[in-house]
Amino acid sequence: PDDGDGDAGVVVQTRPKTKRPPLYKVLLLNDDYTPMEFVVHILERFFGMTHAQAFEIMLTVHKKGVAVVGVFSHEIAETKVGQVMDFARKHQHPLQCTMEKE
Ligand code: NFA
Repeated sequence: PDDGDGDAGVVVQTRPKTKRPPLYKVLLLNDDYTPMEFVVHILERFFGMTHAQAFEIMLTVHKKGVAVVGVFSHEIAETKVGQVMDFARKHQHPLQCTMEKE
């Protein structure tokens, strides 16, 4: 109905905008000193990979310098990075793990 306000009853359809949280890539960086088996162990222990998956990703990091080892919410990504850095430090390896917004 036209109530005289000029819009003649126009209904503007809106879509329910559900905001998904941003995701973060967790990256593992190569270095010359951390033993390959230690990196494989980290990937099994903290990222739930099988031995074969872990070995494959470890080799990718070794050859290319860096690889994404998982994609998580900000809180989970921070936890993973902390777990890896703590474990590497405890074993006196220079392994580096970081996160970046996707
Ligand atoms: N480059 C390391 C080595 O030759 C192995 C490694 C792989 C380190 C992946 C860090 C990450 N011992």
